[in-house]
Amino acid sequence: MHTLDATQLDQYAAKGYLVVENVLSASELAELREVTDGFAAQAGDANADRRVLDIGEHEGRPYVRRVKSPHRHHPVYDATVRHPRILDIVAGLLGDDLRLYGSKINLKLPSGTGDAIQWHQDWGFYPHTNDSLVAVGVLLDDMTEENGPLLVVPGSHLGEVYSHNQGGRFAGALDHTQIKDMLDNAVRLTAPAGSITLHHVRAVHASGPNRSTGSRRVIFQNYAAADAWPLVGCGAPGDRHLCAGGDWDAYQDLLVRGQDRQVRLAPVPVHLPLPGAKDSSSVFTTQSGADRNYFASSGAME
Ligand SMILES: O=C(O)CCC(=O)C(=O)O
Repeated sequence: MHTLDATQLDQYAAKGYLVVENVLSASELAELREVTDGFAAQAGDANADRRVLDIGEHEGRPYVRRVKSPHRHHPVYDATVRHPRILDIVAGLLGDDLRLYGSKINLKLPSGTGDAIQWHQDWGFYPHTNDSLVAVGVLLDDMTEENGPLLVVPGSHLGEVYSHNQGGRFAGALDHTQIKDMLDNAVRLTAPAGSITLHHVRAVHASGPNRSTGSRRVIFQNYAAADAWPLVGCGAPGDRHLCAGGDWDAYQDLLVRGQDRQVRLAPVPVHLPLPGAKDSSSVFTTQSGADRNYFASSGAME
Protein backbone atom coordinates (compact mmCIF):
# COMPACT_ATOMS: atom_id res chain seq x y z
CA MET A 1 0.00 0.00 0.00
CA HIS A 2 1.37 3.42 -0.93
CA THR A 3 0.31 6.30 1.25
CA LEU A 4 1.69 9.36 -0.52
CA ASP A 5 -0.69 11.51 -2.52
CA ALA A 6 0.03 13.07 -5.91
CA THR A 7 1.11 16.40 -4.38
CA GLN A 8 3.65 14.68 -2.14
CA LEU A 9 4.99 12.56 -5.01
CA ASP A 10 5.28 15.65 -7.21
CA GLN A 11 7.11 17.55 -4.47
CA TYR A 12 9.61 14.74 -3.98
CA ALA A 13 10.15 14.43 -7.74
CA ALA A 14 10.71 18.18 -8.19
CA LYS A 15 12.48 19.12 -4.96
CA GLY A 16 14.11 15.90 -3.76
CA TYR A 17 12.72 16.01 -0.24
CA LEU A 18 9.50 15.56 1.70
CA VAL A 19 8.26 15.76 5.30
CA VAL A 20 5.48 13.46 6.49
CA GLU A 21 4.00 14.18 9.92
CA ASN A 22 2.43 11.77 12.46
CA VAL A 23 4.16 8.60 11.32
CA LEU A 24 5.14 7.20 14.74
CA SER A 25 2.62 6.62 17.51
CA ALA A 26 3.16 8.23 20.94
CA SER A 27 4.13 4.87 22.45
CA GLU A 28 6.63 4.08 19.66
CA LEU A 29 8.18 7.50 20.14
CA ALA A 30 8.37 7.07 23.93
CA GLU A 31 10.09 3.69 23.58
CA LEU A 32 12.59 4.97 21.02
CA ARG A 33 13.45 7.93 23.24
CA GLU A 34 13.95 5.71 26.30
CA VAL A 35 16.24 3.30 24.46
CA THR A 36 18.16 6.19 22.89
CA ASP A 37 18.64 7.78 26.33
CA GLY A 38 20.24 4.47 27.38
CA PHE A 39 22.79 4.68 24.56
CA ALA A 40 23.47 8.38 25.24
CA ALA A 41 24.08 7.60 28.93
CA GLN A 42 27.10 5.46 27.98
CA ALA A 43 29.13 8.53 26.93
CA GLY A 44 31.37 8.51 29.99
CA ASP A 45 31.71 4.72 30.18
CA ALA A 46 35.31 3.71 29.62
CA ASN A 47 34.09 0.38 28.19
CA ALA A 48 31.66 1.98 25.71
CA ASP A 49 31.93 0.21 22.35
CA ARG A 50 33.36 2.80 19.95
CA ARG A 51 32.33 0.65 17.01
CA VAL A 52 28.75 1.42 18.02
CA LEU A 53 29.01 4.84 19.64
CA ASP A 54 30.71 7.88 18.19
CA ILE A 55 31.67 9.94 21.22
CA GLY A 56 32.58 13.62 21.03
CA GLU A 57 33.80 15.98 23.73
CA HIS A 58 32.51 19.40 24.73
CA GLU A 59 34.16 21.48 27.46
CA GLY A 60 35.88 18.37 28.76
CA ARG A 61 32.69 16.29 28.89
CA PRO A 62 32.05 13.32 26.61
CA TYR A 63 28.76 13.00 24.77
CA VAL A 64 27.37 10.53 22.25
CA ARG A 65 26.97 12.28 18.89
CA ARG A 66 26.09 9.21 16.85
CA VAL A 67 24.91 5.62 17.31
CA LYS A 68 26.14 3.59 14.34
CA SER A 69 23.88 0.98 12.69
CA PRO A 70 21.40 1.06 15.60
CA HIS A 71 19.15 -1.56 13.95
CA ARG A 72 21.93 -4.06 14.67
CA HIS A 73 22.13 -3.14 18.35
CA HIS A 74 18.57 -2.98 19.65
CA PRO A 75 15.31 -4.65 18.52
CA VAL A 76 13.34 -1.42 18.82
CA TYR A 77 15.54 0.15 16.13
CA ASP A 78 15.32 -3.00 14.01
CA ALA A 79 11.53 -2.70 14.21
CA THR A 80 11.77 0.95 13.16
CA VAL A 81 13.76 0.21 9.99
CA ARG A 82 10.98 -2.30 9.15
CA HIS A 83 8.12 -0.04 10.30
CA PRO A 84 5.17 -0.76 7.95
CA ARG A 85 4.12 2.88 7.60
CA ILE A 86 7.65 4.01 6.85
CA LEU A 87 8.08 1.23 4.29
CA ASP A 88 4.73 2.11 2.68
CA ILE A 89 5.95 5.67 2.22
CA VAL A 90 9.38 4.62 0.94
CA ALA A 91 7.76 2.10 -1.44
CA GLY A 92 5.78 5.00 -2.89
CA LEU A 93 9.10 6.57 -3.92
CA LEU A 94 11.29 3.56 -4.76
CA GLY A 95 8.92 0.70 -5.56
CA ASP A 96 7.96 -2.40 -3.59
CA ASP A 97 11.36 -4.14 -3.37
CA LEU A 98 13.49 -2.40 -0.79
CA ARG A 99 16.84 -2.94 0.87
CA LEU A 100 18.14 -1.09 3.87
CA TYR A 101 21.67 0.10 3.21
CA GLY A 102 22.39 1.69 6.54
CA SER A 103 21.11 3.37 9.68
CA LYS A 104 22.45 5.79 12.26
CA ILE A 105 21.21 8.09 14.97
CA ASN A 106 22.52 11.64 14.94
CA LEU A 107 22.16 13.08 18.43
CA LYS A 108 22.43 16.82 18.66
CA LEU A 109 22.28 17.21 22.38
CA PRO A 110 21.67 20.64 23.93
CA SER A 111 24.11 23.37 24.89
CA GLY A 112 26.42 23.44 21.93
CA THR A 113 27.19 19.75 21.75
CA GLY A 114 25.39 19.20 18.44
CA ASP A 115 28.03 18.76 15.77
CA ALA A 116 27.35 20.30 12.38
CA ILE A 117 27.44 18.19 9.23
CA GLN A 118 28.92 19.90 6.16
CA TRP A 119 27.17 20.12 2.79
CA HIS A 120 27.22 16.84 0.93
CA GLN A 121 25.29 14.38 -1.22
CA ASP A 122 24.85 10.89 0.26
CA TRP A 123 25.66 9.70 -3.26
CA GLY A 124 29.23 10.86 -2.63
CA PHE A 125 29.47 8.29 0.19
CA TYR A 126 27.39 5.42 -1.24
CA PRO A 127 27.19 5.42 -5.05
CA HIS A 128 25.11 2.53 -6.42
CA THR A 129 24.31 1.22 -9.89
CA ASN A 130 21.27 3.51 -9.95
CA ASP A 131 20.13 6.39 -7.77
CA SER A 132 16.82 4.99 -6.48
CA LEU A 133 17.84 5.59 -2.88
CA VAL A 134 16.32 7.71 -0.16
CA ALA A 135 17.31 8.65 3.40
CA VAL A 136 14.51 8.72 5.95
CA GLY A 137 14.95 10.85 9.07
CA VAL A 138 12.80 9.63 11.97
CA LEU A 139 12.39 12.58 14.34
CA LEU A 140 12.67 11.67 18.02
CA ASP A 141 12.39 15.35 18.97
CA ASP A 142 10.77 18.34 17.34
CA MET A 143 13.12 19.61 14.64
CA THR A 144 13.08 23.40 14.84
CA GLU A 145 14.83 26.38 13.28
CA GLU A 146 17.14 26.60 16.31
CA ASN A 147 18.21 23.03 16.99
CA GLY A 148 20.20 22.22 13.85
CA PRO A 149 17.48 21.12 11.42
CA LEU A 150 18.24 19.30 8.21
CA LEU A 151 19.06 21.83 5.47
CA VAL A 152 18.32 20.84 1.86
CA VAL A 153 18.78 22.56 -1.51
CA PRO A 154 15.51 22.00 -3.42
CA GLY A 155 15.99 20.43 -6.85
CA SER A 156 19.68 19.70 -6.28
CA HIS A 157 19.02 15.94 -6.72
CA LEU A 158 18.43 16.65 -10.42
CA GLY A 159 21.64 18.61 -10.81
CA GLU A 160 25.35 17.99 -10.69
CA VAL A 161 26.99 15.04 -8.97
CA TYR A 162 29.84 16.57 -6.99
CA SER A 163 33.20 15.21 -6.02
CA HIS A 164 33.54 14.98 -2.24
CA ASN A 165 37.32 14.77 -2.37
CA GLN A 166 39.46 17.54 -0.97
CA GLY A 167 43.24 17.57 -0.69
CA GLY A 168 43.39 14.42 -2.81
CA ARG A 169 41.26 12.28 -0.48
CA PHE A 170 37.61 11.62 0.26
CA ALA A 171 36.45 14.33 2.67
CA GLY A 172 32.70 13.61 2.60
CA ALA A 173 31.99 17.30 2.00
CA LEU A 174 31.50 19.75 -0.85
CA ASP A 175 33.57 22.88 -1.13
CA HIS A 176 30.76 25.27 -0.14
CA THR A 177 32.42 28.21 -1.91
CA GLN A 178 31.74 26.44 -5.22
CA ILE A 179 28.01 26.02 -4.58
CA LYS A 180 27.44 29.42 -2.95
CA ASP A 181 24.60 30.48 -5.27
CA MET A 182 22.71 27.23 -4.74
CA LEU A 183 22.91 27.60 -0.99
CA ASP A 184 20.86 30.82 -1.15
CA ASN A 185 17.88 28.60 -1.98
CA ALA A 186 18.40 26.05 0.82
CA VAL A 187 15.46 25.32 3.11
CA ARG A 188 15.22 24.13 6.72
CA LEU A 189 13.12 21.02 7.28
CA THR A 190 11.21 21.51 10.51
CA ALA A 191 8.54 19.19 11.92
CA PRO A 192 7.23 17.74 15.19
CA ALA A 193 8.64 14.62 16.81
CA GLY A 194 7.15 11.46 15.31
CA SER A 195 7.38 12.89 11.77
CA ILE A 196 9.75 11.64 9.10
CA THR A 197 11.83 13.52 6.55
CA LEU A 198 12.85 11.96 3.23
CA HIS A 199 15.69 13.17 1.05
CA HIS A 200 16.96 11.84 -2.26
CA VAL A 201 20.46 10.33 -2.30
CA ARG A 202 21.66 13.12 -4.63
CA ALA A 203 20.05 16.01 -2.70
CA VAL A 204 22.66 18.51 -1.46
CA HIS A 205 22.13 18.79 2.30
CA ALA A 206 23.79 19.63 5.61
CA SER A 207 22.86 20.56 9.16
CA GLY A 208 24.17 23.13 11.58
CA PRO A 209 24.85 23.04 15.31
CA ASN A 210 22.11 22.82 17.91
CA ARG A 211 21.68 26.32 19.37
CA SER A 212 18.75 25.38 21.58
CA THR A 213 18.46 24.04 25.11
CA GLY A 214 16.73 20.83 23.95
CA SER A 215 17.88 17.71 22.11
CA ARG A 216 17.55 17.09 18.37
CA ARG A 217 17.79 13.34 17.89
CA VAL A 218 17.10 11.83 14.47
CA ILE A 219 17.38 8.22 13.31
CA PHE A 220 18.47 8.15 9.66
CA GLN A 221 17.38 4.99 7.81
CA ASN A 222 18.76 4.70 4.29
CA TYR A 223 16.85 2.63 1.75
CA ALA A 224 17.72 1.49 -1.77
CA ALA A 225 15.55 -0.07 -4.43
CA ALA A 226 16.47 -3.78 -4.38
CA ASP A 227 17.90 -3.44 -7.90
CA ALA A 228 20.50 -0.86 -6.81
CA TRP A 229 23.83 -2.52 -6.06
CA PRO A 230 26.44 -0.65 -4.04
CA LEU A 231 29.60 0.23 -5.96
CA VAL A 232 31.81 0.56 -2.88
CA GLY A 233 31.26 -1.85 0.00
CA CYS A 234 27.90 -3.26 0.99
CA GLY A 235 25.34 -2.80 3.69
CA ALA A 236 25.77 -0.34 6.49
CA PRO A 237 28.77 1.97 6.57
CA GLY A 238 31.54 0.14 8.36
CA ASP A 239 30.12 -3.26 7.38
CA ARG A 240 32.33 -3.27 4.34
CA HIS A 241 32.14 -6.99 3.66
CA LEU A 242 28.51 -7.66 4.29
CA CYS A 243 27.67 -8.82 0.74
CA ALA A 244 29.58 -10.80 -1.88
CA GLY A 245 32.48 -12.60 -0.26
CA GLY A 246 31.12 -11.76 3.17
CA ASP A 247 28.01 -12.49 5.17
CA TRP A 248 25.46 -13.05 2.42
CA ASP A 249 22.70 -14.02 4.85
CA ALA A 250 23.15 -10.80 6.80
CA TYR A 251 22.99 -8.86 3.56
CA GLN A 252 19.76 -10.60 2.54
CA ASP A 253 18.32 -9.79 5.94
CA LEU A 254 18.51 -6.14 4.90
CA LEU A 255 15.85 -6.83 2.26
CA VAL A 256 13.12 -5.16 4.29
CA ARG A 257 10.29 -5.51 1.78
CA GLY A 258 9.60 -7.49 -1.39
CA GLN A 259 12.22 -9.52 -3.19
CA ASP A 260 15.71 -9.36 -4.55
CA ARG A 261 16.03 -7.99 -8.07
CA GLN A 262 18.44 -8.13 -10.96
CA VAL A 263 20.82 -5.22 -10.82
CA ARG A 264 19.73 -2.17 -12.83
CA LEU A 265 22.32 0.13 -14.36
CA ALA A 266 21.40 3.80 -14.79
CA PRO A 267 23.50 6.50 -16.45
CA VAL A 268 24.22 8.47 -13.28
CA PRO A 269 27.65 10.08 -12.83
CA VAL A 270 29.76 8.73 -9.97
CA HIS A 271 32.76 10.07 -8.11
CA LEU A 272 34.06 7.15 -6.10
CA PRO A 273 34.85 8.02 -2.46
CA LEU A 274 38.47 7.04 -3.01
CA PRO A 275 41.14 7.22 -1.82
CA GLY A 276 39.38 6.88 1.52
CA ALA A 277 39.51 9.44 4.31
CA LYS A 278 42.42 9.07 6.74
CA ASP A 279 39.93 8.37 9.53
CA SER A 280 36.57 7.19 8.18
CA SER A 281 35.29 5.96 11.55
CA SER A 282 32.51 8.58 11.40
CA VAL A 283 31.16 11.37 9.22
CA PHE A 284 32.71 13.85 11.66
CA THR A 285 36.23 12.47 11.36
CA THR A 286 35.79 12.07 7.59
CA GLN A 287 34.65 15.67 7.21
CA SER A 288 37.47 16.93 9.40
CA GLY A 289 39.61 16.32 6.29
CA ALA A 290 37.71 19.08 4.42
CA ASP A 291 39.56 22.31 3.69
CA ARG A 292 36.67 24.57 4.66
CA ASN A 293 34.04 24.56 7.40
CA TYR A 294 30.82 26.14 6.08
CA PHE A 295 29.30 26.60 9.53
CA ALA A 296 32.38 28.54 10.70
CA SER A 297 32.05 30.93 7.73
CA SER A 298 30.27 34.26 8.06
CA GLY A 299 26.61 34.32 7.07
CA ALA A 300 26.28 30.52 7.24
CA MET A 301 22.71 29.31 7.33
CA GLU A 302 21.92 27.15 10.36
O1 LIG B 1 21.87 15.02 11.25
C1 LIG B 1 21.59 15.67 10.25
O2 LIG B 1 20.72 16.54 10.24
C2 LIG B 1 22.34 15.46 8.94
C3 LIG B 1 22.47 14.04 8.63
C4 LIG B 1 23.35 13.73 7.48
O3 LIG B 1 23.32 14.38 6.48
C5 LIG B 1 24.23 12.60 7.58
O4 LIG B 1 24.42 12.05 8.67
O5 LIG B 1 24.80 12.22 6.53
